[in-house]
Amino acid sequence: MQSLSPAECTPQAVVEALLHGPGAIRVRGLFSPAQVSEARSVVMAHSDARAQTVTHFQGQAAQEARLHLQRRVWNLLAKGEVFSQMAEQPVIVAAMRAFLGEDFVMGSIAANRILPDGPGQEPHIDYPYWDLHAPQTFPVGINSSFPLNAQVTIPLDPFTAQTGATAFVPGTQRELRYPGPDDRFFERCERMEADPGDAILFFGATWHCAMPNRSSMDRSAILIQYLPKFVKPMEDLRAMVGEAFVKRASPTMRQLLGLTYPYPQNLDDVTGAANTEGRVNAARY
Ligand SMILES: O=C(O)CCC(=O)C(=O)O
Repeated sequence: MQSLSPAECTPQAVVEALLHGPGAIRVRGLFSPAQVSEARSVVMAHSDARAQTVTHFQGQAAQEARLHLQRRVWNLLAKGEVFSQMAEQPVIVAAMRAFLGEDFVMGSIAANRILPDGPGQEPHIDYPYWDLHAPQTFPVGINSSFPLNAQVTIPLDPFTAQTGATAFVPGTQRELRYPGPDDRFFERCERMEADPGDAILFFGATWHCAMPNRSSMDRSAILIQYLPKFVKPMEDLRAMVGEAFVKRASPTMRQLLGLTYPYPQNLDDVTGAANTEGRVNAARY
């Protein structure tokens, strides 16, 4: 996987890697040791206290009663300022503007912790493509010539083959389909090896999955999902963060929460309404 310093990580380099290249790129040292340590202590505290929250692509672990060896922490924006800093990191925001359009939003920010001996996931692709194993539920002709998703993984522990660094098959984002048993995923995959505080940016249409943790240490990461303005977000972030958070949110955070894109709305209920869209004289409500 290509690895860049923050200064080298231009929006063009990210677009090229995610759309036309392997589908993933690593940015080294984007977050400080203090930010990693703060994020990690929040994640550990919340996941020690609560072993079972909603998770994904862990059907086999559920069958084997091993779900408690992987833990998700949701609603991170409400759990510490450091998670807003991660979501709004300028190198990431600039890349997302180029990749998903200037009005892009955030669909989810959560942690994935895999405990020692914890399970990996089923190879998959990410929201909103994550149920593309039922292709009849998607528009005819859907393809990945333009993206409906971008993911950022921020490791809080070393991501190595031993600890369960995310596996991915380079170039598969161009196929846009859900991987199946005949795709030999585990024979073909590479790993997203990285250090705490790095950021791995990838197009979630690239086949990937968390891998089993075969080490004696925890393996946690922050997973951020970004979407174009018109895709319905996966987490109801606006409702989850609450009024006080929204009141003090920066302009970038307001955009990430979807507050600057006014749809859907009750168009029958806008008082004093006039022309709201079009090139000429449009005033949105
Ligand atoms: O934690 C990881 O390595 C990847 C998680 C992932 O792909 C997911 O939950 O969709």
